[in-house]
Amino acid sequence: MEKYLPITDSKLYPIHEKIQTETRLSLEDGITLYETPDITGLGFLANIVRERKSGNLAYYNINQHIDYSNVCILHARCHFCAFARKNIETEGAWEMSVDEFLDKAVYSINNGCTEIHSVGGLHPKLPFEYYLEMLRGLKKRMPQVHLKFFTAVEIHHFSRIFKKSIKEILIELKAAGLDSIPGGGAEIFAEETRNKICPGKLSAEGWLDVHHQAHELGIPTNATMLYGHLETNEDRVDHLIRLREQQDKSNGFVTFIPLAFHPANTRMAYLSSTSGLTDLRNVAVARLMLDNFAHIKVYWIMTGLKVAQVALSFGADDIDGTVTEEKITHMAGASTPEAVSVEELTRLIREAGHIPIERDTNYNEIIREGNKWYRKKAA
Ligand code: V47
Repeated sequence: MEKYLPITDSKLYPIHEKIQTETRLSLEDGITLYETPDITGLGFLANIVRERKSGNLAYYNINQHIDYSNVCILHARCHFCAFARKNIETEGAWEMSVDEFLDKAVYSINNGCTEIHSVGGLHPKLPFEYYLEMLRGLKKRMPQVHLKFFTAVEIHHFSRIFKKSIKEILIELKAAGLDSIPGGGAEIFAEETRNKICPGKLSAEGWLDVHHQAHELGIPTNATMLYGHLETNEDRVDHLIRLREQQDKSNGFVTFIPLAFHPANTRMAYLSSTSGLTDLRNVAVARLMLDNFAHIKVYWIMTGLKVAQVALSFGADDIDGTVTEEKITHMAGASTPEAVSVEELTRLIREAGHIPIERDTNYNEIIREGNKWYRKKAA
């Protein structure tokens, strides 16, 4: 019996051919994927690549986000941000002491968390020692836990205010315990749109350079793209291709995470939230364009758990983690919970037809025995 091909848009046939022969997709292919009305055909294509890379496994992790401060010198510049505050006197501003930060992290680590994800605004006054102490303090108390700290934009800021090169900053952070860098701050690389949504912020070239230098020093990093604001489909494909080119050069990106813009309490509050189909499309196109990325993560905090579950059949092989205490999206009106249980994540993954695997930040499987856990090295 001949097999039915679930594609209705004939423009997707040549792309299907390329995927079968593992041929790299072009900018034009990317635009076709963003424009096709055939969303199930798009999902079918993305799922081919997802299965080729991850089989029927879907990953999650037990992590905690701790945003040490939201004071930010760019508070008036990033039009998409509801998180930043001008200074500590401004309503809604906070600044944790190192001890407060360590207490919070240690509490979650004692409850089984394997990764601390910590970012903040571009603080004008905190000394470099503050950031080093956060890392050192945690590594000393909990050496097993992975520390994913500071976006490329923060690292560039440290370089500027502490008058050290990016390389020197990275070397010192690594020596203090930094294990990897999260993907934030990428926003959208296309200059014209970037200048509209975050004028004066670190450029695309600057963001990519920090990641390049981190990769050269053996520090793995993640990559993101903020979509659902003023960007065009061309901007989105351009962003993905620039990440793909960077990965060809330095091969240190671990995962890609598309981030759905949340407009509430921002200067772009006049825009609508993204739809479920836009979220799925961004996951699927990323899976297809980023042929040199091993993983695509759907960040349920931004898409909601329901869309995240469906995204596991649209190219994503990772649903992120328990998260706990997310602030950036919730201050911009996210209606998702601030944390989710492992039982709920694994139930959603199983129901989607995949095998849930608890992972660490670098996709090593986590094995738990009572209160203890260890890493099984990735094959
Ligand atoms: O850089 C800010 C984005 C990012 C809004 O690396 C917003 O594992 C939506 O990068 N609506 C921070 N997005 C989050 C981030 C991240 C999240 C999860 C995992 C990882 C990882 C990284 O959030 C910012 C910015 O691009 N953002 N404001 C908003 N209103």
